[in-house]
Amino acid sequence: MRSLRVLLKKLIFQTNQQINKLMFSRRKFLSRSLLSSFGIAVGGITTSCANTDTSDHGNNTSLNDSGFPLVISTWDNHEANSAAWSILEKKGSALDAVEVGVRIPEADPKDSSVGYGGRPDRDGNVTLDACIMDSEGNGGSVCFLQHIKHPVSVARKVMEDTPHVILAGEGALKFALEKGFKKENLLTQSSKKAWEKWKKESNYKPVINIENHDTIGMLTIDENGDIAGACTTSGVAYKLHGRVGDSPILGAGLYVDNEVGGATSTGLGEAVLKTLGSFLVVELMRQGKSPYEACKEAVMRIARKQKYKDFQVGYLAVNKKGEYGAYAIQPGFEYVVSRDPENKLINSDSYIKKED
Ligand code: SD4
Repeated sequence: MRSLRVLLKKLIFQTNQQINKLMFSRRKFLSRSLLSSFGIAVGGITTSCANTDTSDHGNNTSLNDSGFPLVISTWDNHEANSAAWSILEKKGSALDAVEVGVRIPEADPKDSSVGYGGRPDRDGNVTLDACIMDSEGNGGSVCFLQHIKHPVSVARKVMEDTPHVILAGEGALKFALEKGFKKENLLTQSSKKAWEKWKKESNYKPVINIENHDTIGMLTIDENGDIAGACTTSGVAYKLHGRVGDSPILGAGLYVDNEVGGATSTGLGEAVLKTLGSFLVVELMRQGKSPYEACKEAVMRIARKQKYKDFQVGYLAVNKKGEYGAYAIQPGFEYVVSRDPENKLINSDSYIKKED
């Protein structure tokens, strides 16, 4: 009975996907015919779309970009996208893909905002936050975790092997060690040097788009149309010891509802936490907004109440059709989209424009 239901679900998804693809190519055909009847070179448009958030033009990506499988992540995390894509390509699940994907920056010592090599807190400790959500509405999270290179995988274990959603600090570390994760020193020489330099002035000021922002939030849609997401970070550099940001909090740094879509955030976690931004984006999409419109509204909620000029927040979202969009407070937020082995780096639209 159960296997019949699974088979039926798969068939419905595949049919939907076919319809989706047909509509996509029809839309593409129509827009191309329109463009060429106005004498505009289609090749030029395609190239400019590759470098521009199509949502920039007051609309959203739905007119010319939709479908799945899909991988999308914050910042230029193209290697992470490629790793996730290699799972989806083999008909793997969205959940496996998203975990494999975000493990790439977690293990990269050169990435100073995630996992190994992440900037420490003001006392010199690398403390990590991560969460993961599957398409069944399950979620797992670890926060304030030290010494473990892959917090996202510990978060997945919390989701799958415990009745809980969040484990923190010492308890999360104990759990990880029990599950066979290795205890490691995550403070690289270059992070230590940067921290020692920072200590001389101990000036805590988030630097927009540079020092504090490379957190990876990734959303994946597999070939069945199922959505998963993950978010992982070492948090804001030189934070107070014990500080937890938005990234490991379901609804703040990440939210997935397989009926609607998924959203993730990057930037100053405190601003996102106060507005439960990713949950908000998904709920706005449920009410009919496009991913771009929903991200924009979530940014506006921050801009209306907080002193937004001093910090960055960027949201990224996908809906059930595989349409995506993003919006940020400051210019400079970019994200990478993969719908085939090719990764496309896109500049997000922002509330504050470059010339402001
Ligand atoms: C945090 N949101 O801990 C994270 C930081 C971040 O790119 O996104 N960095 O507040």
